[in-house]
Amino acid sequence: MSRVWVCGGFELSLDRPLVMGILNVTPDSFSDGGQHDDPTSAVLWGERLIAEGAAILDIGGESTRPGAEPLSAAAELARVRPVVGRFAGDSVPVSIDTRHAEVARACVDAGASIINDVSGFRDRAMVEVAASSNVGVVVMHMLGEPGTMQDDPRYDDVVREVGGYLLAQATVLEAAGVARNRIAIDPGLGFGKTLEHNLELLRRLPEIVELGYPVLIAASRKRFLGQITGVEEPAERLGGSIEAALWAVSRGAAVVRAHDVGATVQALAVASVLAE
Ligand code: HH2
Repeated sequence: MSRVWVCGGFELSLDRPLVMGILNVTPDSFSDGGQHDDPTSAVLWGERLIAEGAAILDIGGESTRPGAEPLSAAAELARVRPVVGRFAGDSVPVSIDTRHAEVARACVDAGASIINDVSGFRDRAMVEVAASSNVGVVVMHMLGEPGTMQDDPRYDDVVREVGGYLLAQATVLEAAGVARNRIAIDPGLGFGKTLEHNLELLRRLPEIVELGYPVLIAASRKRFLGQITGVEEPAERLGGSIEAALWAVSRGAAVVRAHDVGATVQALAVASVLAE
């Protein structure tokens, strides 16, 4: 039986892996800050990501890189709302990448079909925004807060603890009325995790997949790829990003979040034919 991820008016088939294209409307994101921080260049970039095969457009207005300055909800909304409005009603669902319930609410009203909350729906107000709409949700695990999350993160068993948290948060959402087929989970690579924690999560990804929700993996350009390869410049971490995406999909990930959409789509197409 085919599985789907229900996101507002979209029913995304999970028979093939989906690429979520990253559109950061920020001046300070770790890998592409400042490249698309005015609405005109953000829209051009989003159009390009769709043309390259993005199945979802993930629009974010606040950088969550370690040590980033928090942003007010009003300032975040001013950045993202025009871009969300432009792509709402296009051929692919718009995902709003935010930790703020107010921003999520306004973007859902402007036509977003997915709420991608890196704080994992800890805020009751965010759960209520999800429950009072029909959008899809991404529940991500983050240890602590962006400002301090990389200060000596510790786990006894990172995979069990992250998996347990994701299951608990998915249960909270379901209890509030969010249908199970609207929920995807994400172990949150780099969010309160050392290199070893990230590797353990990727190596034991099937344990997260077994929880029964579609799994999203976002390794693209992340620092741990630089730690492995010695490549300092995030935009030059394409090879590592592609391998992490292929690895994740071959171990059951349903969605990969990527900056380099065309190259990721191409790699997944070849992997899929080889696996036939
Ligand atoms: N990582 C980032 C942002 N959003 N969403 C999910 N679901 N999972 C992730 O791992 C994730 C995410 C950070 O990456 P990026 O958007 O490239 O950078 P920044 O936070 O600096 O804008």
